[in-house]
Amino acid sequence: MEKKWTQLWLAYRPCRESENGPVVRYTALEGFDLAHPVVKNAWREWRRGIGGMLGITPKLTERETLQKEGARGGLWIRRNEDGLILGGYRIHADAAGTVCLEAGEETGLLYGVFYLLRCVAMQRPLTELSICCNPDNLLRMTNHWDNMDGSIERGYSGRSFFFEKNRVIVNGRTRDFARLAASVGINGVVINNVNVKDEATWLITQKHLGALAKMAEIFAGYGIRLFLSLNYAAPMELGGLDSADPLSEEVRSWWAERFRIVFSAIPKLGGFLVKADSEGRPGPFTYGRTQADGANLLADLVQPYGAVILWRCFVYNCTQDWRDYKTDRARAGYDNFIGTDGAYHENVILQIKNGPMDFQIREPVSPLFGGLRRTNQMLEVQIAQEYTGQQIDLCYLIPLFQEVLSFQTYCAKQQDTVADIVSGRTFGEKDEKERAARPRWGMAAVCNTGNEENWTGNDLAAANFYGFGRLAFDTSLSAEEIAKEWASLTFSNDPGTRDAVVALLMGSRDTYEKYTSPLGIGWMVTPSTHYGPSVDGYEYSRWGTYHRADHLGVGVDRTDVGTGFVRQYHEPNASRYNRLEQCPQELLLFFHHVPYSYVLPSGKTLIQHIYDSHFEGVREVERMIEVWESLREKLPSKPYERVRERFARQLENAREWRDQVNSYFYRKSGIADEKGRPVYGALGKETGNEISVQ
Ligand code: GCV
Repeated sequence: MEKKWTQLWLAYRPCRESENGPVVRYTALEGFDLAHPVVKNAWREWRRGIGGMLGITPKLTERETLQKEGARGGLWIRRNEDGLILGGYRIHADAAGTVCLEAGEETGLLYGVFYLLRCVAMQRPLTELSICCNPDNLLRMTNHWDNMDGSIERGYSGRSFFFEKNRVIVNGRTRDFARLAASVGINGVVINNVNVKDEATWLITQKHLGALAKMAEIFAGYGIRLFLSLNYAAPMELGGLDSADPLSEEVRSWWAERFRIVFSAIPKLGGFLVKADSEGRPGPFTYGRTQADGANLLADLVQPYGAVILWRCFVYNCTQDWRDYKTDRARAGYDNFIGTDGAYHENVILQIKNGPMDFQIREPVSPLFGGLRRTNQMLEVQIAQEYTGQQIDLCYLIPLFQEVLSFQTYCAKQQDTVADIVSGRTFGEKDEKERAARPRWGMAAVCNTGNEENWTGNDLAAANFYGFGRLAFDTSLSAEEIAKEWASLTFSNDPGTRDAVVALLMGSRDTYEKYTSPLGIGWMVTPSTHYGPSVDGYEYSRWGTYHRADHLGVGVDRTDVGTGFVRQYHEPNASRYNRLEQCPQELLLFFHHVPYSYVLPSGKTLIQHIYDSHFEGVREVERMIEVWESLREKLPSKPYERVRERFARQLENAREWRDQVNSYFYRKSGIADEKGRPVYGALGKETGNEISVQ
């Protein structure tokens, strides 16, 4: 029995007809075949959306009769490649009120239809549109860390809807997921966890290929390519070989035969994502080979099938000794990959996490962006809120992603931001059409969905899924614009309600940052679960994630005289990060070990900043709850109650963070909060210098 689920922003709630009525009654289709699966789905979606929102059933007609039939125009969909790349579309209206949607191929048409549906839902008159949208990123992917037993690594919204009891699931939810993903421009989905173990190793065998082929067909109907994560040691675990050495002929033949089987069953498979030599996963380093040797072996063999290898750069030593002050996990990505820049074959794409550590609420941008100049690259972000509140705490991540995208790397005289690099504008083929012909650049998000009724556990976390897709397609969109769209489509067009939801989303990342770890130091989370505070939880562990606090100060010295990590950046970033006085305040403790008495650019001492921001963070959560409660009458009761329950847990979490972090630093430093608020010292609650044992 399939569980019921919501349609999120594709709910198509009834709305006023407005001026759009005449346009949506008749559609003419020119140069596209309605039998093509993507066109068929676009047409199906259009009818479903318009039917749901306006109670009208759009009809197909000929272009010549469009105006006559439609009285005041209609929708004219036509094929036109001029100025449009893969996925691009153009919409404009003529004086007679006919709205023209142009696309060079089917996915552009589909995205254009979703754009029009958004406009109808937001009551924007279609006849006023004049836009041309080509995607900034050619690959726009979600990565699902779903395991075949149905669990999800770092999943916070129930269980997998791709797998159950070691089998692949294909059902109505598969199609609805594809609709949701395509509606925001996602065109690639990796369905299984990058940690490929147990049954997942067998995904590339006959056992599962039939079901995967069905899934790939459904996805293809929405312009999405299916991808799989691969176990690098499959030649040993499946093939019984005694090595997975990328330079072994035997290993090469084994993979060649495996790929022949896989691609003959799923010709539409986009390729494979590989986590190698990372956190215990096997990889080429085991055999003294480079990451390029490992990636190229697979890439050459999937090349005849038009597929690619997405190779992750999350390679670091996870058995570090905390006593070792020279080894720096932040350096690892760059150190492990920079030497092989230019050695990767043309269908390898390196997938790089946004920061050098691991999806913390604040990190600098990975120096691999701007460091690698001759290698295809993708940006990996995480909308599964592993370290950012686990879909209990509200944390709208689009502002963070925008910061990353707009970061200037200084790797070139122009077009040197991360957005430029990952779109291929900086180092890819100069001609946009050529680049689009072989998509090798883009963005991926570790996804936050599961089989819960509302897909993302916290209803407000769906804004991250929506926002990631929209931003990956169009990196010039602002986080606020995206939030507005999402809130209108999901909840209401009423400006008061919509703006209140938008304000909650927009403030949430800063709030989360305030009550968790200070000024870019990161971590301080409960080991393993990664939810809630444990200031020293990772301090003496093997994971390389230290804050180095003592009685005088806190932070990691990554300067020239410290671990030297700053040198991985181009100038002037390297010097800016290197100098204490020039280092951006929000990253101070990432780059420097700073005394508690140090006066920050804000004019506060470090210790006072820690106290203030933590008290502020909790107050902000209290205010968020008030805002949410003021919306009770305006919102449907189920999501309202679900979110309210999560806000209550967030407040508890925020208080715990505040009190543990503040008390920890009070105990280390012996410096009292100058505002005399409750901080917990050795003997109990301490207010200023007076000790009052509770
Ligand atoms: C899938 C972090 C997470 C792991 C994850 C890993 C990765 O370490 O905690 O759950 O593994 O990142 O990105 O590979």
